[in-house]
Amino acid sequence: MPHPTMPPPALSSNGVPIAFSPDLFGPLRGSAGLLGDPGALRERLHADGYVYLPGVLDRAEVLRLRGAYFSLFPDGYLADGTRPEDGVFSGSVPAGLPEHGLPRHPAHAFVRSAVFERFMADPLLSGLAETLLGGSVRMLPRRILRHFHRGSRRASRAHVDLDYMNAVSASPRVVTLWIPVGDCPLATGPLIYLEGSHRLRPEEYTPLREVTDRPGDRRPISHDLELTARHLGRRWLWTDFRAGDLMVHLPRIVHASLDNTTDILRLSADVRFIRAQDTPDPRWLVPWSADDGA
Ligand SMILES: O=C(O)CCC(=O)C(=O)O
Repeated sequence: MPHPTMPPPALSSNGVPIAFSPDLFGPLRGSAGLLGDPGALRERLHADGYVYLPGVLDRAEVLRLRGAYFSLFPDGYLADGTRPEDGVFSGSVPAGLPEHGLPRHPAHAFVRSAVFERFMADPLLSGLAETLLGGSVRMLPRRILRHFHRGSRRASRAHVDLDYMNAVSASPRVVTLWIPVGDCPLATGPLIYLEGSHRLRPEEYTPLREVTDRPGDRRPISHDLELTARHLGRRWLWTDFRAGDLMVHLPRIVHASLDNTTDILRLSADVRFIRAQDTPDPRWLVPWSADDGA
């Protein structure tokens, strides 16, 4: 299991600071040792709400995917003298680059590309979902590529996936696989998980929705991660992710991400599986676009 490195002095999410203190942060538990024991892995997923699987993907393949994506950017976005695979931000966004994930932005084409499709077709991903969901599975075509650079003050607010997949007929039997596409230590804004929060009743975090930077959207729980942790009396679990690591989580666990304060571009993909015979939320049956409203 990778050893968490020294934390950076200042953390924030969506520009709101959060102290790096032992009452607010704790380590994710690694579960790669359970891969040969499907029952134990399923038990761990339901006990913790997530399984963290360091080093289970081919690191070179993950870095190739990173390189393929960043090679689609116009000159000036990546730092001079660096390779696309390094994904190092120059500090400026070329004029005319559309907002992340909109049509004509590289992420929009990339999630529709053969290279992305091939990566997602890795039987390791579907096999793991089968193990965890206990039967044959279906990958939902809405797969999100998330990319944050320093200074954007943009990160994922505290939320649960079910609030984004809550069509009346949709099955809640879902697992999400979150894949860091490149090394993603704490200062680059990784995903963090609120300890044991998959067991909370929604009424317990509903009051937090009143403190929001998105008054028109009831789905995020909060953009203030310190307030969230203190209100719910739980720590945010974290690690320094490396390319090749894989997270799986349940749709009821509260999670969020931190701001990227480095020049290393934060890139990740998330993909969801349901049981093959279950009914999906129809909004997840088409490729992702940042303006799809889902
Ligand atoms: O990568 C992120 O910042 C958010 C990902 C997420 O919320 C998910 O995979 O469910």
